[in-house]
Amino acid sequence: MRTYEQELEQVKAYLLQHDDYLVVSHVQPDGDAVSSTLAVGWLLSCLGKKYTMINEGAIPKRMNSLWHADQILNLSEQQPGRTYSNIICVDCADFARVGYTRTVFEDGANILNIDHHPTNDRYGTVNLVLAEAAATAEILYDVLNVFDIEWNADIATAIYTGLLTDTGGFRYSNTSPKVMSIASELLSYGVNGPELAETLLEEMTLPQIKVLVEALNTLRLSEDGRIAWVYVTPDVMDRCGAISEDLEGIVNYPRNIQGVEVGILFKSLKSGMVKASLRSAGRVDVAELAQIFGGGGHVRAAGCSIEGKLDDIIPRVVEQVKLKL
Ligand SMILES: [Mn+2]
Repeated sequence: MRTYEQELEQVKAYLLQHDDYLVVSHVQPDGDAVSSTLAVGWLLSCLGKKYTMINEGAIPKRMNSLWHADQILNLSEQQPGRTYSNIICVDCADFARVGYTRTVFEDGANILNIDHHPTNDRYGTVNLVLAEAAATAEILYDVLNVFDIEWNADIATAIYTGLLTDTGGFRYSNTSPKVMSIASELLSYGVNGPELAETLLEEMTLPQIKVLVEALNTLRLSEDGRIAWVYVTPDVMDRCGAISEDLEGIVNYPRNIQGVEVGILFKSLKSGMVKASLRSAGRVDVAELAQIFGGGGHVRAAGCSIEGKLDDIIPRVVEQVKLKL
């Protein structure tokens, strides 16, 4: 197996060798997915390469002010009208996470897989996977430095966004000395830390508050008080005028209850699927749990989608959590 440094060199060679790239991240992109997409785009523009950035859906509005965020094509609204043979996937633990963007991949396309999920199955032609990294943006910081690029506030803000959001505001256990030292360097390039924290972590829309209230009203705990969960239905989403990104962070409420080891948010979708977001206080590896249901993620934060009715799926998932406790 190659070392991380050797993988970085391979990535450099890959990026220099090809042109006309497609940069994609996962469905329902979070801060790390968006900032990693933009960081790759920024690097490719520095290298004078042609590239297109696409996501299956819209990027969260709170990230609109990031460099070129408006240039990430929303595949559900706009088709590129062509296919691509050089793909760069960022923050995607497995190939399925790219969603429908795979419909614009050419058969047998080259794939560069840059990610930090421990469940990443190395689906790329070239892989740069570092599970110890707090965010894919942290890995991209290393990639950018392999190229000797000139840092500025735009690219620094993109990388900082990924670090900030994937560490929950530099609070989670993945907030390593390396994360803090990178963040410190990025601030010196002109990143506005407090403003980003305000827009990305603090600020809430009214629909977001309404759906939070509804979700908290569904709170249930296991008999021993170590598992807590809430759920949201399509009716509730409609009533609150909420969209998917408004659910971000809700899963932390059940998990934050004293004595709770695993918190879960169940979201039933109109499609008949139920999405479960799992958060662990540290004792249970929720990535392992999510994998039982075909999902994945990190030790303390993971997710999966299961087909079926909410009433059936909740006890099934809770039962699996109990087995792990
Ligand atoms: Mn990430």
